[in-house]
Amino acid sequence: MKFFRRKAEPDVKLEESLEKTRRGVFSEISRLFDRATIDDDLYEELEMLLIQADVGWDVSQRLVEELRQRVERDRIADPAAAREIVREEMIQLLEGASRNRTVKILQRGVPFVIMVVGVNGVGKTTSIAKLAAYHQRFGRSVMLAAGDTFRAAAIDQLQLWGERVGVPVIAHAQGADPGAVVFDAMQAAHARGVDVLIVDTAGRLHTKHNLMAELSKLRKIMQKQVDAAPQETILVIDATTGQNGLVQAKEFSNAVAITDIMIAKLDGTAKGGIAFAVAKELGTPISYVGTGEKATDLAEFRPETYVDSLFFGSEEGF
Ligand SMILES: Nc1nc2c(ncn2[C@@H]2O[C@H](COP(=O)(O)OP(=O)(O)OP(=O)(O)O)[C@@H](O)[C@H]2O)c(=O)[nH]1
Ligand SMILES: [Mg+2]
Repeated sequence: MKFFRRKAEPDVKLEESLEKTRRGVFSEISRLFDRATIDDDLYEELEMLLIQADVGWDVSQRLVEELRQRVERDRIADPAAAREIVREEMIQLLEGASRNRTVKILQRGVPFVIMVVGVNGVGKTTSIAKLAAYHQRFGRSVMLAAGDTFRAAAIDQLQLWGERVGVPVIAHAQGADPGAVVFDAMQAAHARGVDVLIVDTAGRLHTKHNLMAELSKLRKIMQKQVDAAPQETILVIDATTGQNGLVQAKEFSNAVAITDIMIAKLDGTAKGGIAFAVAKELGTPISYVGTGEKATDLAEFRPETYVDSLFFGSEEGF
């Protein structure tokens, strides 16, 4: 069976979650082009707004520079056409990162293992519940592993989510060896013929060498049972932490082989440009976005839909 990404939620959901973002800096960006002519002020204001929107300094400069070049080259005078160019450039930038996406195959009888990593409090555990619900919608059986044994509350939280979405959770006591939890979960997943096993991990600071060592140990334990595991390693990034979160994510991705990115809490930011900075800086495909606190609040990430939601929202349709 092919493991491909299908639209799980109507776009309306992503659009609604981006309401705050759209009312924020992006509406200002869009309005910038409601002027009569393209002048230097436009470029300057655009760059400033992009930086404010968390797009990041490098990416903002690049977008503005490309706009300037195309306007000159194609002798564009209409600001609305310039806005269309910015839209295109943004989509292209996001699609550049998506090109690194690998096709994933779900094999019968072999658990598809997803390891979820990220800094403290970014939304890992909640995202796991969302991913469980997401895979269930494709008719896949799901199991969770409480690999964050650092805090008792973390185990309880995962168990609660397991009950809510109706999937079994393999957990040991607080302070137990996460490696033992993962070992048991791999065995249980095999024994019960589970399709997708999602492993929660501790979010203690990325700077801690021991966390990285722990994550690589978990990988080895998984690989003893399934060669290709973890078939997906998702780095969760908190959209509300802006450039700061990006720095942490970068350090994380230097230490662990990340296959996919999930941007959580996208509903909680008036900026939203973080996706562009992430795509450019990490070069890892953004696969999912978190759009709220419920298990159903997940959307697949699609560059064009994302950019259009930022700029236009529902009145323009999709
Ligand atoms: N609004 C909103 N809140 C979210 C989203 N994802 C997670 N949260 C909230 O963010 C907070 C932290 O989420 P957790 O899932 O516990 O984060 P974590 O990374 O597992 O945290 P640690 O285990 O402490 O490292 C919780 O209050 C969640 O409800 C989202 O997409 N939108
Ligand atoms: Mg957690």
